[in-house]
Amino acid sequence: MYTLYSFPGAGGVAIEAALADAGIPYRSKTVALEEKDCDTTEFLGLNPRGQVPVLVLPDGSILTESAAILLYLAEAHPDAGLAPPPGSLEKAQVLRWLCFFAVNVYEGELRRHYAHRFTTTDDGADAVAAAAGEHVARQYGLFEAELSDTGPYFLGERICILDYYVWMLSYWVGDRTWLVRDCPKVEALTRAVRERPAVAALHAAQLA
Ligand SMILES: N[C@@H](CCC(=O)N[C@@H](CS)C(=O)NCC(=O)O)C(=O)O
Repeated sequence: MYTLYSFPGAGGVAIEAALADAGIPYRSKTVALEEKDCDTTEFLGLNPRGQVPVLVLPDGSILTESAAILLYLAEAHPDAGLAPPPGSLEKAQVLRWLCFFAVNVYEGELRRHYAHRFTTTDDGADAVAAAAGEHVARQYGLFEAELSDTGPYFLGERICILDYYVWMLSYWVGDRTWLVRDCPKVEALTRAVRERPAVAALHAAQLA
């Protein structure tokens, strides 16, 4: 069975949603990374970067990087329909936007959330966070322009790993007023994910 290490509201929730929705058995373990002075020695053995999510595979292999974990699950469980077939043009577009969100939006959110790590001056964090927030908002605008009018998901009626990723990330922006106003297709996508029976409880517990 898979073991997913994360903490509430962190990057593991997209993976947990994909696993739960696809009916793939897993157990989840909460890591107390955000608690001051917590002893993460055991966890650092799994991921020396000290970050979640981490997925431990049934044979004990360790996977880190949220986008890679989602891609792995889609390929390891082809019957679950978590992504289009390898080599298809649809898969290429899912890969493209998954990388786009991992590199631009997830990393932008990290700059916003951990702004003090991205400056060498005592008073630089607020400016880093503000610039990161603007950067993230611009990325959603680019994705909005790419979405079809049919929806609700990136591929239309069929959900895929990218949708879970965008749902999770979109709830990290904090005040979603601008997202609802400027990116209605992204908002509809994230609402469709949120309302799925297997996702609703995760949403309420970790992102609401
Ligand atoms: N590139 C990594 C980023 C993982 C990451 O930064 N996770 C955050 C939570 S969302 C974390 O573990 N933060 C704790 C820390 O950096 O101290 C991924 O996509 O999995």
